[in-house]
Amino acid sequence: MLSEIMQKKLTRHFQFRDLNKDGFVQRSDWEQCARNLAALRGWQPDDDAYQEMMNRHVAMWQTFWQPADRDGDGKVTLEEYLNLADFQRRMGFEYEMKQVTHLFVAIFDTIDLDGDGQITRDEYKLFFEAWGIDTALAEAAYAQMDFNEDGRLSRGAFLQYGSNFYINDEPDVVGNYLFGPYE
Ligand SMILES: [Ca+2]
Ligand SMILES: [Ca+2]
Ligand SMILES: [Ca+2]
Repeated sequence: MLSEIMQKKLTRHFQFRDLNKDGFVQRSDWEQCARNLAALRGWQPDDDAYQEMMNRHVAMWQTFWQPADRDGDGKVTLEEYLNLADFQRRMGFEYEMKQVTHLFVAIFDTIDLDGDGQITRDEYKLFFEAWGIDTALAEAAYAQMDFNEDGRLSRGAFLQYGSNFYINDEPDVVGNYLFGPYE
């Protein structure tokens, strides 16, 4: 059984990914996000960067969201998403940690647009903007995560925050706000 705080955080993540706000996360949300990013960066559909970003987003859907679609209708409901998270938790810490690492490596690669192994403040803002989320929330989240204020967030640090988000049941952990406030 997921704790109350975990349910709230995962609900926040679900709402973040439901780009068109129809109450489901589906492949089209991920494709639209990739198109938004391309538009924000000025990439054309035949650019390699565009194709790579689209592929990464579709892979995110296929790897991490589609498995939650138990009834196979192409839409993940909040309930389906929470059920998958609950299942992963019941598989034990080691299994869950592996899943979470895999997940946040993939998320990192969708945010680190220039692929230099660091997430800058601007990349984090673009991440929120592409999902249709207020960039002021990205600023706030980033300011907490970048505690030495050098404007860079390494892969290792991001994975740490990701595991806080997905595994830690404590309130007031920095990683809890990765996707903005959850209550
Ligand atoms: Ca949706
Ligand atoms: Ca479904
Ligand atoms: Ca970067």
